[in-house]
Amino acid sequence: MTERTLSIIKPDATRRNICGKIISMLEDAGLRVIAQKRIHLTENQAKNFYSVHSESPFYQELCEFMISGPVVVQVLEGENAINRNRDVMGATNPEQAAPGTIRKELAVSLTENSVHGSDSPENAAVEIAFFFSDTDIVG
Ligand code: IDP
Ligand code: MG
Repeated sequence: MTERTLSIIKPDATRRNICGKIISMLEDAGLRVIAQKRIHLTENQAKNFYSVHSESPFYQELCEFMISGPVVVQVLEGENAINRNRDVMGATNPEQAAPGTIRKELAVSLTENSVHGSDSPENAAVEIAFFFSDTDIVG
């Protein structure tokens, strides 16, 4: 089934100028970038985007990290795009991520783990709408 998912290239990756490398890995995994923009999140945007984690001990650190530099937000499309993206991203903790995944090969740490990906169809729809309107998504 063709799906769409929300991907974010996080500040540790934009800082190291490795967006192209990450996008190549996504493309090699069968995903297509159908909308994309480089933005600097406000504190409110970061807090709202990650509000599901507001009770987590790492929430503050995560939000500070996410506003520490620009990010690239993008909509990915492909067969089973949500799980496909999660697979190529690798485990949240790069030390536990499988070889060949983005986080294993490129991430800095558990917090600075280079990429975000939606984890369900419901969240993908909400997260895409958080950053993009229908007319932004050109295919
Ligand atoms: P995910 O990005 O793999 O879906 P989540 O559990 O949704 O992982 O956590 C969101 C983000 O919060 C992670 O990608 C990572 O940047 C950060 N994070 C998760 N767990 C921890 C932690 O235990 N300490 C610090 N940061 C964390
Ligand atoms: Mg998550």
